[in-house]
Amino acid sequence: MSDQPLPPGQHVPRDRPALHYGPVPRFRAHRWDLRVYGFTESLGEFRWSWPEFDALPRVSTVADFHCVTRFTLPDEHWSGVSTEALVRLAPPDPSVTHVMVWAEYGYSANMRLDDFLARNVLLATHRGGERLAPEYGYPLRLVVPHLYGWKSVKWVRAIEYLTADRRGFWEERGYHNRADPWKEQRYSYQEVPGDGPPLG
Ligand SMILES: Nc1nc2c(c(=O)[nH]1)N[C@H]1C(S)=C(S)[C@@H](COP(=O)(O)O)O[C@H]1N2
Ligand SMILES: [Mo]
Repeated sequence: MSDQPLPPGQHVPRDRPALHYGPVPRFRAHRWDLRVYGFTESLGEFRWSWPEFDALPRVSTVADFHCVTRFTLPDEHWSGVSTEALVRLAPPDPSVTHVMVWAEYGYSANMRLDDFLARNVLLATHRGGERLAPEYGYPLRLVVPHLYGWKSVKWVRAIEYLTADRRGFWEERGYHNRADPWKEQRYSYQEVPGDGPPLG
């Protein structure tokens, strides 16, 4: 994919720093869980302990990764559990249109359900064939290669099913609600009606 065109305004950097807001959380296996809640079909909550989650069937993918700060990492290899498989295990109510993905320390990112379920989207446990390093989201991160990097939530702990869109951490702070790098949807002031709920 390195011979593919880059989205507008992106370049491939010489080295790649880990990028996130706030400290790297410590993983404690006995306290960790992944929850799916909100408008599930049954209105009940789903929960996986770390050993349960880590035993789910895996898929892998290769995709370029685009950060809104204008760097693109070509050909990132990821493996983990596809969001499609997770949603099959935890069915949403038919009225669900969006999800909020929650991380440690309250970081969040919202997206349309169809973006969450798109090809190549997965809850990754491995990058480049190795367990994620702590600063890259260990033990579990979302990877959404077709949207800007802030939607690829590291240290994921929960998925909330929504029947109306709600802005996440960066989406509330001036970043674009949808974040398609091919349309260069970087900032909320570029939004047009239909891209998302108003700021504030
Ligand atoms: N929990 C959490 N996830 C996060 C962030 C963050 O601040 N907190 N930053 C996002 C941003 S802006 C980017 S570009 C990617 C960076 O992922 P990387 O460090 O693996 O390159 O993580 C995303 N996931
Ligand atoms: Mo980013």
